Amino acid sequence: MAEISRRAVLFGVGGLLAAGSVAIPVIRGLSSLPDGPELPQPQPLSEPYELVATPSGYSGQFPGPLLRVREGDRVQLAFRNGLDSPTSLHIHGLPLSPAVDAPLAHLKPGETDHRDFTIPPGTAGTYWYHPHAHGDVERQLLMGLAGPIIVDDGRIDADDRLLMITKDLQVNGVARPVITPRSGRVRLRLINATAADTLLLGVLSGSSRQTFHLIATDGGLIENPVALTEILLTPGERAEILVDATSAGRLELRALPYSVYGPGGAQSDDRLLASLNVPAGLAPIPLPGSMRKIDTPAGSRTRRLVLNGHGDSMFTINGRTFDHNRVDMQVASGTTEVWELVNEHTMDHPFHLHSYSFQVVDAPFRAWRDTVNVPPGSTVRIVVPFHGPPGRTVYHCHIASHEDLGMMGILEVT
Ligand SMILES: [Cu+2]
Repeated sequence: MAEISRRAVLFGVGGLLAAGSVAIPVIRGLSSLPDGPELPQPQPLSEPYELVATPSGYSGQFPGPLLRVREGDRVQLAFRNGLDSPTSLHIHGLPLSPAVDAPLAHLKPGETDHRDFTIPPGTAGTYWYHPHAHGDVERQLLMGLAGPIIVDDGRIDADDRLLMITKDLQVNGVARPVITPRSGRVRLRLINATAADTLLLGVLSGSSRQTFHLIATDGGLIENPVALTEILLTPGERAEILVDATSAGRLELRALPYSVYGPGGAQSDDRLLASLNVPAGLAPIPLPGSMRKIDTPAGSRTRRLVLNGHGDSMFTINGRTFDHNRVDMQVASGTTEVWELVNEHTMDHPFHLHSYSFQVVDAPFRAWRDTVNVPPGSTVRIVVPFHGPPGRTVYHCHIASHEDLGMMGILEVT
């Protein structure tokens, strides 16, 4: 059990559980704040696809418009920089060619670029887009530049809701929204689009934690639903959970107290993110069975990446801060590697790799991911198949200020 728990914590999930619910006391915030409006859904983006970065969000919307597509769809997207400073558009999580993702291609004010890509097979899931202008990412995220992407699977029978969590823990741009379920099972597509908030999420009825089922991580569906009572979602990460809505009453999605400084460190407050106002009489919907098969490739070479920091002004990988003109790592296309992510610093660093999805070695279940938390003093091993197109891209900490202050490197797949 101790082994399972340790692995579960490293993988970013806790409370692996078979069924039922457990009563765990909840420390309430200082005041009970009122509920917000019914959960709004972002405006869908329609063809021809155009996005403009503006000081009030992408195309003036916060969160940005929803790009909803299917595997195999061709996406032609015009992106214009309507800011008065450089920006770039990162398509977070989709395994696209480095040339298409282009995180380092900064557009000057007024410039437009054109993306043309096909949604890869096996990627049905939840993604997002956001700026990647090195040194200015935190400021631009906090301006409200972030938007959702859904690659539909059409396979899960549930009331499908997108919850994009942004600055001040707003959900889809509002504080503490209410969801009124329309069927007996609700699918929450959770995106942590905050600049720096690591969220330990739970679903509560009163003070009782409810069991929910994880069905997808960053890279889409997992093999089978996994019963959990909490899940850690670092900046950048996504998780999709199924919540049972067959008992009338109030359920709360809460960010539970969590320390980014390891066990015993200062904890965040318990905060309400959204509530579910479950009406009586919704018919039960069975859980999905096997959702897909995920194979784990074997790595042929191991590398070590040491995450560290000095005060709150400098963050490093292997002792160096980011240099736009330096290639830190070269990998041969077609190979699979194991990366040892070693955190020698005093706080969590969520590690993110562009363009190439990975799996966490020794995780309690198989899942494709693009972001993984590395707790202080720990080592997390990931296995990365570099089977996509070659090119030059980046890996970095997804706490925006850490990335801005140097915790990023350049990877060249040749
Ligand atoms: Cu960091």
